[in-house]
Amino acid sequence: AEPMMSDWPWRVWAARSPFAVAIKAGEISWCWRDLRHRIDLLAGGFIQQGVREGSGVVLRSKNTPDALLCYLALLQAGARLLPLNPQLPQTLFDELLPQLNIDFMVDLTGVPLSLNIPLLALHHAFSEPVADWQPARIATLTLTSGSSGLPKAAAHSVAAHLASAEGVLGLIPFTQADRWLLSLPLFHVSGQGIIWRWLSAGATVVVADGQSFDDALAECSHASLVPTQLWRLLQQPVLPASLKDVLLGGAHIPQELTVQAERVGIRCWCGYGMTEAASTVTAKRADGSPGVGQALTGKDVRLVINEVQIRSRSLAAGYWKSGQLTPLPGAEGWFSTRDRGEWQGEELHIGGRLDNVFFCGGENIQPEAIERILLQHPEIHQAFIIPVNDEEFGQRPVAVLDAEITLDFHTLTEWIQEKLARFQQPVKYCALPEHLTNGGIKVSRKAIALWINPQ
Ligand code: 4YB
Repeated sequence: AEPMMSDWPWRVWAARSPFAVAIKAGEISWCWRDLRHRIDLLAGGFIQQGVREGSGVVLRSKNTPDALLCYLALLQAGARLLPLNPQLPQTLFDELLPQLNIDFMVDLTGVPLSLNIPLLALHHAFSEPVADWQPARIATLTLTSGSSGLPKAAAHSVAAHLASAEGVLGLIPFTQADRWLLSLPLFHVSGQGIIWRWLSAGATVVVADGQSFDDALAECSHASLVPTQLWRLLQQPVLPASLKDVLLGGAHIPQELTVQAERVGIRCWCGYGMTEAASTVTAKRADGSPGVGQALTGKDVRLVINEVQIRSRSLAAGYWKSGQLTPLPGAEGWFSTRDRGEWQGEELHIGGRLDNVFFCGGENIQPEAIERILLQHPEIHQAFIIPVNDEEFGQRPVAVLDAEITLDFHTLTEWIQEKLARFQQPVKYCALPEHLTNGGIKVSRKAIALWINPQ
């Protein structure tokens, strides 16, 4: 790991190990010198088209080699970059983008939105390809959807991203000879986390390009996965032999999952993180018991009443709104996560989002507590407990499941009886509809609730 970068990391590595492979993508293999050259040309082109230090630029793309090049070149041009999920609906942008001071857009989807924002082309130019290395400048905006209202744009500096990488690399071995798959989207912190660990370690990043996810994975030593991705991987008849380390996170990590993966030789790292902290905050090597380990190097974690609070150099400088930074919730540098936490010995356990709690006949229901039980069922892959209004009880729990089709809900009702208190037992089970599962890396609880309780 590189604690003190003195220049854009790709320039540092181009000087230090010019011929080491920086990016692998299908047939493509670029060494650090190639990468630096390509970034210079592209950044020069962006600057020629008007991008200046602090320009707001949207990057709308799925993960491709070009998207990664644009991400790096826009940073080098000094832009304030907003990587955007191409699947978000236009109506959301119409509301959101006016508050985010966007000057330009790079759209690599082939079907650009009709917005009044000038599009940037991927032109090469030789003129002045670089803005000053100022690690404290706001470099990225990453959208995070809260439980209500419009998504917020967490604003991170390069210094914050590097601090995040330093924390993870203090725990997970990742050297220049290793390859981390860009296995999660660039528009989410989990994808950007991969980029900054790669740039810190001077290792190789692998981007799936014209090949399947599984084929790309077969070339890698490391990957970041949400639990559902690892479940799917473990169902493959042949597992990628090169894969050594998997960083998990984003949602509750079922123990059975890491037990199975470790059994076939995949080291699992259980992480807990969030957008505001530029990905992972606590982590541990999977050890067969629940919990998300201890704070990584450079992170402080405390509980206030039941709430997890975090202090770190990797925290966002604030939420960007109309040219200003709104401070993160909390005080004196402590970010209030709204996650329920508990210490068990030295180890942090996450109980769920405080804002998800609802009341059923005077009893307090934390949906995630019920979901964790449901996830213990071998035929259930994802579970969501949603409150529905009830005249007698106020609200009652309904379960929405991503499960094997063989699972019948009558048997399930019996199975759950001795595992949950009466008031916690779902009054109804539904199958998670397909259309709610595509989009970001997580199924939106808000979207499921809207589907269950149409307005
Ligand atoms: C959890 C949770 C957990 C988050 N148990 N609830 O690089 C990584 O850290 C990474 C690797 C693999 C997969 C994902 C990641 C992430 O970055 C995840 C970061 C993330 O999910 N950010 S988020 O803003 O979209 O959501 C944050 C929330 O997710 C937290 O506030 C928690 O509520 C929940 N969460 N990890 C239980 N291990």
